[in-house]
Amino acid sequence: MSKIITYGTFDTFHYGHLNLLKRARELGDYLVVALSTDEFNRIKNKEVFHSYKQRKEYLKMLKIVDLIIPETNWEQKEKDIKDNQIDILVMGDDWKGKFDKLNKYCEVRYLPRTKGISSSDIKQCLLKNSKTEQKNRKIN
Ligand code: C2G
Repeated sequence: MSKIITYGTFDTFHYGHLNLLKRARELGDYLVVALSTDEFNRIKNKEVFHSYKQRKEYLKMLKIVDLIIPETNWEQKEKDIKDNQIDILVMGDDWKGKFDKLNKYCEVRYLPRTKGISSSDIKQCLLKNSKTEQKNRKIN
């Protein structure tokens, strides 16, 4: 059984995330997702729209995700790989090269990011819409 792991925030879950998880899962038989906690996102300076609980909830609904573990720090990957007998660590290629040192413990693969979609774009759009709504409410 070939076991895969990937890491991320997966905020405002979208097609780019799904595309990554699908391709990761196709590389093996079992997919572990290490989901960044709200506290770790603060360390990553990443503002999230959905809480860890909400993000975990939508990932749990995906049949291609076999296990979800919390990602609480940058240093846990080596232990995660050993504890879960991981064969391949998969990340989008915006992380290309960043985790190569882990290829002592497992294969490391970077897959092309899905173009034209990102959580930050979605959040900007949500923010813009809510500002417009507030303005319209004031006018009416
Ligand atoms: N991704 C993608 N295409 C997009 C957006 C994201 O392939 N359009 C991929 C990213 O490359 C990443 C995964 O989806 O592999 C999750 O993306 P994020 O939630 O943005 O993850 P990130 O904040 O980069 O966290 O320790 C690693 C970090 O926790 C990764």
